Amino acid sequence: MDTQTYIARRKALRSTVKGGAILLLGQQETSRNYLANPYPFRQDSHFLYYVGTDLPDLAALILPDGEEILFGAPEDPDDLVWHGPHPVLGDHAGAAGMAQHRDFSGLAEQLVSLAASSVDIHYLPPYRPDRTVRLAELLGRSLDEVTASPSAELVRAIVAQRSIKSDAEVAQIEDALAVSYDMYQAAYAVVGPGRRESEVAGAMQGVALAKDRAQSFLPIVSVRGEVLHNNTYGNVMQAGDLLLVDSGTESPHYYASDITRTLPVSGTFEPRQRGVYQAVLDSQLAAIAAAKPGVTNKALHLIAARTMASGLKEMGIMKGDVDAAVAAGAHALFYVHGLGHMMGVDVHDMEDLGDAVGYPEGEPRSEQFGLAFLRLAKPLEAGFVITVEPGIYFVPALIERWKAESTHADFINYEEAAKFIGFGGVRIEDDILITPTGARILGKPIPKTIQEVETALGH
Ligand SMILES: [Mn+2]
Repeated sequence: MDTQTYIARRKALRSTVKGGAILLLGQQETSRNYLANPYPFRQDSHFLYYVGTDLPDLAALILPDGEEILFGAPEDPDDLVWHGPHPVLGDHAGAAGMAQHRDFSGLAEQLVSLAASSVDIHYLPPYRPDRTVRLAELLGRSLDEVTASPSAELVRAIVAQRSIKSDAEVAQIEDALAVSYDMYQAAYAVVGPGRRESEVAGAMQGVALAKDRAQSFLPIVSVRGEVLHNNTYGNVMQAGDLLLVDSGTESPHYYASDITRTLPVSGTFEPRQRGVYQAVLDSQLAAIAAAKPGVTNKALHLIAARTMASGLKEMGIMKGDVDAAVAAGAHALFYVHGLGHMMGVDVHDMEDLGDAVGYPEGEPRSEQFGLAFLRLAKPLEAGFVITVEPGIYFVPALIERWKAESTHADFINYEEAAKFIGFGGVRIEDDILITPTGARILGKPIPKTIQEVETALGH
């Protein structure tokens, strides 16, 4: 990503958004427990995409005539004492290809004067309270007004632009995936009965940290894979457990990787684990095989669901007509979430912009349990990078509730399903690029088939 890249990206954005000024707000530091102890800093992804500067307290303003200004804090002579020699605001503006830079304190005044001349200020929906507060201060509006009127036009323009990845962006994602590959290699050495989940999490995080990479999200490393949002690592792995590991890291330009593997703690899968694992793998491969421009990701999700339902039927857990079961949503007892999401500078790319990212205009999300959680439903285009991550989970509370209410009793053999309570969950996730004719799995292949996983674990 060189200066020309950022100039070209902003120019394209400026030409798509007709009229008005575009305000891109960087991130502020956030304190953890007292002012001088911040959380690790992560720049706003849109700001990274259009400006590239990874520093707090910046804003970029693009005026209707294309004039661009980078706003930031003025240098304090003491900065050299606490931070050592470092590039100053003018250097950052230069690196981003922006002709002008000004003291942040002048931004509010400029915005108010633009508004006074009836120039619309396009800004994005604030996803953090401090961003809402800062926008309110800058625009001289109330918090409610700021929340109510982000620019739908700016959102649409950015979604269209950021959804299509250039070769350089794909290279960044594959760079992050190379680190993911090494992280999984490190995990295999630590997975085993008597070891803690935290040892696996630590070994993986250590690989990323040693390469000076942040993780792209808090990883899931758990023998309770059926607990979908689980960021605790306190369990001791037991023989017969399945360890679900969903993790990712960032490239030098902050592009994400996002990979899930499910590993047998003993090193080999037990017979019924093989059955469930193979059903998930088959559904992931079927979805990837069908991925190409023009096919909707919702269609891929349903291909994965039907493949999974067939596998569950073979195991005696589901019954009846597979297509009818999936149309009714019965498979969602086991496959509770969606197939995947866009990936880029954000691991869930542009999720702060809402369903404009994943759904065509005018198409609302399904209200059916399972399908309602599908983040990406729209037709795929060449250049999209998406995750494909089906899973089968045995969630005790859900099985018991549906059983008690006889939900989809035509399609689910509850007696058999109950035997899988305690089994956990299996998810397999890769990141793929939609090509003009199909799809390509990105990165060096990370062991995935039953044979490959067992071999990686030393069996
Ligand atoms: Mn994912």
